[in-house]
Amino acid sequence: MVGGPEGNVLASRRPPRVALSAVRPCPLASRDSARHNPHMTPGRLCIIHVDLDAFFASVEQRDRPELRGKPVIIGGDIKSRGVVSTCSYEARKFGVHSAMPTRTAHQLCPQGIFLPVDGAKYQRVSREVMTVFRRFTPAVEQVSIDEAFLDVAGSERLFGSAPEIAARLKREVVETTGLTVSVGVGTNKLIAKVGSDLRKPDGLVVVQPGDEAAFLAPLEIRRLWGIGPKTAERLHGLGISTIGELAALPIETLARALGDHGATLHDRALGIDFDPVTGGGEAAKSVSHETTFAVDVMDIAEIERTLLALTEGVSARLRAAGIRAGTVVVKIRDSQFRTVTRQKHLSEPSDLTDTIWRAALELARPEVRGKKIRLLGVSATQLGAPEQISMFEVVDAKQRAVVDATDAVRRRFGDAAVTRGSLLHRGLPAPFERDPASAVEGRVGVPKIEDDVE
Ligand code: TTP
Ligand code: MG
Ligand code: MG
Repeated sequence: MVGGPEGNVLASRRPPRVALSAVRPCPLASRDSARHNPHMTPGRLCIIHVDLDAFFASVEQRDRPELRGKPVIIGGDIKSRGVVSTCSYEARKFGVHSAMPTRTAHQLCPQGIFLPVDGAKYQRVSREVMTVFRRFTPAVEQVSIDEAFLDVAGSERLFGSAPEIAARLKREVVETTGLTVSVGVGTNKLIAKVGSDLRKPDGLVVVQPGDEAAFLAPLEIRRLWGIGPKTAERLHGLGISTIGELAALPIETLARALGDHGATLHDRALGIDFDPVTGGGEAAKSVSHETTFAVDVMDIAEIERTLLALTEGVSARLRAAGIRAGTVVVKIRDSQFRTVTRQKHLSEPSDLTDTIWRAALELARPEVRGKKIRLLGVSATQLGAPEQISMFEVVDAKQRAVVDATDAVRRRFGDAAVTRGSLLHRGLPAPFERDPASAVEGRVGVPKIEDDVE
């Protein structure tokens, strides 16, 4: 049983051996969890989440020793209306943070060293770091420029237990790139992600199988995936401030307050998460999202909005991976189960929602007219190697700033947090991948969760 907030958290800066001494053998997978998702290995301590510390700023401090120990702020120009991409931990003491207007950052920290974003350099470093991760397992799912989930279930005979792998990985990232990472180790992605964020910078947090709910219990509700400011406000209104209090609330009360999202949050508050680590060594050849309607749809406007939601998911993943697509493919299945796919080459590779959506609409329109549609899918293929395409040019700076800000919200609060105006209050299916049968949010009629938009 866990006594206090830190009771079962094995957090250590250096040396991580402290954490390793307390590792217990993995229990067998629970049958109940296996029924939910046969592809994962529930109950095993094999999921690792890694996130670089103050990534862009740390790269600059690494490359320019005179910046070390100083408040370094990476972002747009102070004079224009730029925003802060990130800042060093020294600058965070002044209250500076990502997405803050650079001008505000300058007021808070006039002695800060302001530097522009060097996107191409950070992409290069990101690839080096991901290559280090792949030394330990082919199952690496990169989720943004500086973070990834690893499933090390198959690597233990070669490299030791998951916490041992985590400690070794931290060392090898420093040796290879000169940068520190924070790592969470747990039985699932939710726990690993919360863990990696808890002891930044240079943290290592191991949550033992069976300790998930107790690990989360003392933490602030905002640390949980899917709880943004508005959901937090509503929960505070119910007298809930910790994840443990949230888990103790009857599901019916939560569902009344938050709808279907309430039930999902209840599971998460208990540390339940069945999302498998995707990605298997080879570079992805395509990124796709698809959805099956609960009731076949003829309404063109609804079809278009759904294509937009799917495209948002696809393009956000492209941007997170720093790649662009040369070809857009739509998949359409009608009520008779006839499936067609149509594809279009883009004049220039893109990772932008608007460009990909326009192509998807053009492809889909002639195919959906007068039909009852059961399934829609959007894929991006012919993915361009990042070094062939610079990350920040091509699109005008304003459009890129909007895209980056949207991605930042998504990174922090999850996909559902960012919804275009035309999607709000429509009960549209959220885009999903993997297993349509189990993705409750993927069915029409389930309200989208837009209450986390700030
Ligand atoms: P994060 O991992 O969110 O932040 P970080 O690595 O700078 O700091 P932390 O130690 O808290 O992890 O994001 C990774 C990089 O992505 C970050 O260095 C810069 C970029 N980024 C933006 O450009 N804008 C944003 O709003 C955020 C959050 C990140
Ligand atoms: Mg980071
Ligand atoms: Mg990150």
